[in-house]
Amino acid sequence: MQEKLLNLKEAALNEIKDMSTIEAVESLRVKYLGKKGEITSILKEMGKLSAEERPVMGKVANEVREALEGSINSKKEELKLIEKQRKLAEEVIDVTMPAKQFTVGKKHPISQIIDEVTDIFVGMGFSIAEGPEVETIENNFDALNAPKDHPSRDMSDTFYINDDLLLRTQTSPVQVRTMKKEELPIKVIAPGRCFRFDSPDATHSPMFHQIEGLVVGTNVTMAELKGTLDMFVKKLFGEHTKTKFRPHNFPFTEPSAEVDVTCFKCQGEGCQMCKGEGWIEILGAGMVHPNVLRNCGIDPEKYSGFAFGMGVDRITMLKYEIDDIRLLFENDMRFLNQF
Ligand code: 2NL
Repeated sequence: MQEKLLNLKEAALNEIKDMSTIEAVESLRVKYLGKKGEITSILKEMGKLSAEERPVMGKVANEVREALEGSINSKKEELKLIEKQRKLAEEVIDVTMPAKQFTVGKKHPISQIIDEVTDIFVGMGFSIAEGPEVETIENNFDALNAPKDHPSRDMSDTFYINDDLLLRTQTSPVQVRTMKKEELPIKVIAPGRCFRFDSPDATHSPMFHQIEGLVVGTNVTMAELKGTLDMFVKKLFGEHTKTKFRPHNFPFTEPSAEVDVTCFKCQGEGCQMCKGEGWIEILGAGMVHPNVLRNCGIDPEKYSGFAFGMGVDRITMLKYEIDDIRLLFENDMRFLNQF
C-alpha cells in the first residue's frame, strides 16, 4: 500500500512538472485528491489495516497528500505569474505613439452672422432677448395688430399646433413678451428660429432665422431708427455703406419702411450680386404701431418706439455668396467647412 502511494506521488509530481495550464493542474488535483481521487480511495482502504500498520500508513498518506497539495499550489502560482507577465508584455502602452488626430468643429455660418449682428447691437447698448419657438396666437399675431384675415394667419402659411398655439412665424413675439413684462425703456434684440409652411426651394426654407430689434421709451423717433440702422450697416458691411428707406406696409409698424443698403460688392456701381441695382434690401423697419403698444400694456400717448427685422439666412447667403438656402440646413461638412 505504501509503495502504491509512493508510486502515485512520483507519477503525480512528474505530471505536474510539465503542466502549462491552471486547468490541467486542477484536473490533476481532482484525479488524485478529489472525493473519488486515486489517493482518496487508497486512504479509504486504511480501515482494513491492523492497529500497528494504520498510524504508519496514515503518516505516509498525509505526507504524500501534503507533498501533492504543495506541488499543485506552487505550480498554480507559477502559472498565474507567467500568465500575468504575458499579459503585461502584451498590453504594453507605447507612450511615444502619435495621438489620434481629432478635428475641432467651427461655428455654423448662420451662427457666425447672428453673433456678428448681436455683437454690434450689444455694442450700442441693446440686450439680447429670447423666447419660445412654440408661441401663442395672441403673441404671434393678435398683439402685433395682424388683421384677422391677414394671409400669414392662413393654415397653409403657418404651422398651427392647436387653436391657441403655433410655431412662431417671426421673432416679434419675443419683443411682445418683453413689452408685457419689462419696465421701460426697452432696448432689445431677439435672434432666433422661425417657421413658415413653405416648400423648400433655393430661397425658401420652412425653418429660417431672424433678428428683430425693438426700442421703446419716451420720445423715441424715426430719426433714431435711421441713425441706429445706419450705424449698424456701417459696422456690418463697412464704413462707406449707405442706407435707403423705401415706404412699405407692415401691420405692426406705422410708418413702415423697407431698408436697402449700397451693394457691399460693387459699392453701388451695379453688379451681379445686386442685379445691377447698386442696392440690396436687407431690413424691414418702422415706428411701433400704437395698437401694438396698447396691446402690450404701454400707453402710446406717452411712449413711442421703433422696431426692425432682418432675415439672417438671407444676409448669410449674401455675405458668403451662397445661392441656395437649403445648403445651410443640410449640414454637409464639405459645404460648412468653407466658411
Ligand atoms: C422683415 C421685417 C420687421 C418688425 C419686424 C416689430 C416687432 C414688434 C413691434 C413692431 Cl414687437 N415691429 N418688428 C417691425 C418691422 C419690420 O421685420 O423684413 N423681417 C425679416
